[in-house]
Amino acid sequence: MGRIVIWVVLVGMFLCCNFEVGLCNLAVPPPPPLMPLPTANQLKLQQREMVMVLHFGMNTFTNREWGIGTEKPQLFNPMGFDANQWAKVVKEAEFSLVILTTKHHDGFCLWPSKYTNHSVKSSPWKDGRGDVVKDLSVAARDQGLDFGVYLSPWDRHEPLFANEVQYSEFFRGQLQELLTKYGPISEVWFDGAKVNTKMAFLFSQWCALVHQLQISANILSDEGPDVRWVGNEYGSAGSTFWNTINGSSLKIGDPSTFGYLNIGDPYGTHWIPAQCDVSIRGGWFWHPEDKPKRLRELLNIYYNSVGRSCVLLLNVPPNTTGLISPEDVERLMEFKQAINTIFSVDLAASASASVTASSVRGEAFAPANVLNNDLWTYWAPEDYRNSKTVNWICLESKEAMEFNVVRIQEAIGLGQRVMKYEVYAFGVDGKENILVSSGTTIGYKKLDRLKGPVKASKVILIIWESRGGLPLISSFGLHFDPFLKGKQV
Ligand code: FUL
Repeated sequence: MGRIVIWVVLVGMFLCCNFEVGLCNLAVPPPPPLMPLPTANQLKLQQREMVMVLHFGMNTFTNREWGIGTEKPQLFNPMGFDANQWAKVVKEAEFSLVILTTKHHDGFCLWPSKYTNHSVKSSPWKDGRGDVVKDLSVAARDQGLDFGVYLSPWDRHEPLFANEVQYSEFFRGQLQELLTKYGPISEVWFDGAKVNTKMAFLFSQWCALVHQLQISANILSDEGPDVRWVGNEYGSAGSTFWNTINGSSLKIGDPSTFGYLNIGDPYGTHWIPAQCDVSIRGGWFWHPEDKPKRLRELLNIYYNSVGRSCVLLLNVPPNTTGLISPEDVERLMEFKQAINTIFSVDLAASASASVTASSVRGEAFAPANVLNNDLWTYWAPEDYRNSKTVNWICLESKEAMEFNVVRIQEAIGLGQRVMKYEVYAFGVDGKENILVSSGTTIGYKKLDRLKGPVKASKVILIIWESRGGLPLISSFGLHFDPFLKGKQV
């Protein structure tokens, strides 16, 4: 009898232990977030990857980039205006958000504002009864697109502009019209450009109004608060790029911050991702002699913006007829097809590569999570032990994978962490391993172009340094870009 009791106790203890171990495994909690973190609106914008802006207005008809404010409204007459054509082009190019320049520096409003006569209502277009903002907002929604507005604080027409308080109130009135008459607004862009004026604006009031009236809107400007301008107008983020930055050091229109905006700050107090604005043509507005950029240039811009954890803000200027020109449409379609060709196939995932790692935090954080496209499933190593701990993750397939682009993504919903990494390929030309790419930051998405294609069946990402010592990798993929030059490595 005594023996039976002992056996029952022993078996019970064994089961309990296993049960407990099982529970322990299941109960490994997710790693703690590393502040600051993105908001839901910021994450949504980041995942769009590309946003289109349309520069259209008085400058389209005067063949200028910056109007001076004295232009006659009679000049504005886009006889073949068709907002549906614009929205269809945006949709076919696979952008999900379109922004319109509702008022540029010349002060001419594309909607019939009650606060000025310098608008479409004084133009011959539709006998003064037209409203470009309304037409595009409706057309965009018909295509399932989100809509945003660019509104220039610098207004060279408005006489109140000299008066800081009165102009800020005037501007707030115009902003309120845009925020209340045209349905949901996903982004508001306050351009920081202004010349020969030291006038400050009541900027925080405007931002409060946007957030009160449009809960899903991100505000883009040189000082955020939700999205920052990237510090240049050629669509390129720093090769080191932090979504984190000290928001309180930023000031709209202050050139001393442009370098800082471009790179950010690993110890920044605010999460303010960047949008990289650039035009598909030489100018922001349409000019008869201007041509769209070549596909190679656009792809280079894509790698330097989306591929550096930012959002590409691509401008396409409608012409004097009021349409997006056929050559721009053609280039946009080529651009879309090229991106799909390069990124719709992840060679590691399609080879069903096995994924191993230096350590694993628990079942929910398995290395294989890097093969799916979900930002919220990721590989997490064991908790930080000491500064000598090196984290790595390795893709290995039966067949060699031929690639010339490496894609790495962090689980940025829990913060941006990686500060230094290297990628090695094994077995290339009989060599044990070769360094194929290296870098500092990763963020939402890092795309590294290789010197030439590489054929390897084993590729390893080594993370040498990360904030908090605990990198969280959401995706690790290999791609082939047929548009890249370069010989086999
Ligand atoms: C700049 C403006 O001065 C340009 O005209 C253009 O609108 C560009 C996007 O922003 O600051």
